[in-house]
Amino acid sequence: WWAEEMSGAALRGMEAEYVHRYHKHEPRENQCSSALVKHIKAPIHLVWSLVRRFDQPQKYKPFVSRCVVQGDLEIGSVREVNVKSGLPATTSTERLELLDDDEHILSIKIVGGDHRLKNYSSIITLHPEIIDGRPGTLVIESFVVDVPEGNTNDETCYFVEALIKCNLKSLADISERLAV
Ligand code: A9S
Repeated sequence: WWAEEMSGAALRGMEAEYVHRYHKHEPRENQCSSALVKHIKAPIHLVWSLVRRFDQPQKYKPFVSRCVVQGDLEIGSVREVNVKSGLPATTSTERLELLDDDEHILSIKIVGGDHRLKNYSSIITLHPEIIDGRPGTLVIESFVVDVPEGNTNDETCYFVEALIKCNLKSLADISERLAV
């Protein structure tokens, strides 16, 4: 199957398999969790070169204005992220939980900041695929987060999913422009 395109059904099955294997979130009672998928027409090494930069999320995240990391890219290092004006926050403190250059897995936890996303953790995984007969990348990003007081599960999921969709759209635009 590696040589030619996968059918829609086979692709959905593959996505479900990846989510099942790599995106194990056990949301507690007061938490919401979801996963988003993006197919990018660029080779995995190019997309991964942007995703893996824990020290520079602004390379593709449109809401980030600045990022400072204490130490280098080892597990446990913490980044101070400043976000652009107009968002319901100004800073976010985030910890590197996992960075696997072989399996293309990045996991972070939000540990602080002046926002309302408590106990937010996310996993992003990249998987090689063939799109239009050329090397492509299947990106899956999942998260789990507390539902804040005064919000519903659906509202919280909708809010976070909208932000992640923007991040993945920007990642695709930048990667596909670089892949030309
Ligand atoms: O940056 C991510 O990967 C994902 C999210 C959901 C980040 C959200 C955010 O940075 C804002 C965009 C500022 C929205 C944080 C941490 C809190 C918000 O309310």
